Amino acid sequence: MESSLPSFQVLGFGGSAERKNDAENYNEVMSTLPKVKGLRGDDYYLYQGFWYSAFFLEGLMSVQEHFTPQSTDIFVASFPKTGTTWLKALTFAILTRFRLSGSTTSSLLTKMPHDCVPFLKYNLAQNPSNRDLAIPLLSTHVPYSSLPKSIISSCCKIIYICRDAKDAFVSLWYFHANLQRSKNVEHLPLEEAFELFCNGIANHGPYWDHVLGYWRASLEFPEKILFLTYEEMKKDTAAHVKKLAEFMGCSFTLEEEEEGEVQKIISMCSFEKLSNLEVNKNLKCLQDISIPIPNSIYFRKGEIGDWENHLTPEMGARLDDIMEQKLKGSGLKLPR
Ligand code: PAP
Repeated sequence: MESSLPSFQVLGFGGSAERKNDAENYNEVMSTLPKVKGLRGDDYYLYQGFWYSAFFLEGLMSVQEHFTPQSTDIFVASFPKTGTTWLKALTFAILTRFRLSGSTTSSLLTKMPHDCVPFLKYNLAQNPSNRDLAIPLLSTHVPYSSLPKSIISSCCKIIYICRDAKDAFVSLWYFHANLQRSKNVEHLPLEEAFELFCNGIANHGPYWDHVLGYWRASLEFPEKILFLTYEEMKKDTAAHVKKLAEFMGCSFTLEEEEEGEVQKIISMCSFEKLSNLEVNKNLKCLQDISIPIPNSIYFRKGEIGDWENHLTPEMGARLDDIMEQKLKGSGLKLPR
C-alpha cells in the first residue's frame, strides 16, 4: 500500500521519540538515493536494487532495523497484484480451520484478507502485541534480498506467489487508477505506466528481480520457501490447498478430505465469494489508518489473461521478451 502523505505524517501517527529519530535517519538515507518519478507522480527511491515510494521505503528500513519474527511465523510474500489477497485468504482459512465450529464462523466473512494477515510494518516491528500471535501469518511485498536478516536467518517459512507479468501490470495499473479516481486525482495513462514497468520502475520493482530472488531462494531452501504461481493455483486449486496445508505443517486428514474440507476452503476463498461479501464490497481496509483504501479495489476480475483486453499484442510481446531475457538461465518459466 502506498501513501502520498509526507513521510513525517506517515511515521508520525505513533508519536514516540524513537520513531521521530528513525524518521529523521530514514529521510537522511533517502536524500542520498537515486530517485525517479513513479506511477502516481511521487518519487520512487532505488534502495538495495529495488524501487520504493517513501512510505514503503520507510516501512522497509524500520522492519529491517526492528523486526524479529517468532520461530513459527509463516510469511506470505509477493510482488503487488500477483495474488496476495487470495493467498492470504487461503493460508488463513487453512491454518484457522481447527478453530472453527463450522465454516460460517470464519473471520474472512467479516474481515478483509489483508486485515486477517497483516503486512510487516513499523507498528508490528516495534510492538509485536499489535498482532494476534496465535495466528502465525504475516505478509510482505519486500524482495527476498531485502528481507530483515532476522527472517532470513530464522527457520520461518515463506510462501511466495507470482503471476504473468502482463496480468500483474494491468492489475497494478487498474489499482492505481481506481485509487486515484476514488480521490478525484488524475492517474497516469496506461501507456506511460507500462513504459515505467518495462524499465523496472514500480513499487518493489523490477518485477523480474523480485520473482528471481524468491525463485532462487526456493531452489536453495525448498523446505523453507514454497514458490507458487497464480495461474497454476487457478488451474488446480485443490492440489494447491493441500500443498499449502502440508507446507504449513497442518495437512488435511483423510477424514477432513472425505468431509469436503478442502472444497469448503476453496469456496470460502473464491473470488466470487469474497468479492460479494459486504466487508469487501462496501468497507475500507483497516490495515493502515493513514490511507483508507476501499476493499473492493482488491477484487477486480480475478482472471488469467485479462491483459489482452488492455494491452496491444506488441506491448504484450515486449513484456514477454523482457521477462524471457531476464529469467533466462534461471530454470523458471512463468505460465501465461
Ligand atoms: P495486493 O498485492 O495489493 O494485495 P493482490 O491481491 O495481489 O493485491 O492482487 C489483486 C488481484 O488478485 C486482482 O487481480 P485482477 O486485477 O487481475 O483482477 C484481484 O482481482 C485478484 N484477486 C483478489 N481476490 C482473489 C481471489 N479470491 N481469487 C482470485 N483472484 C483474486
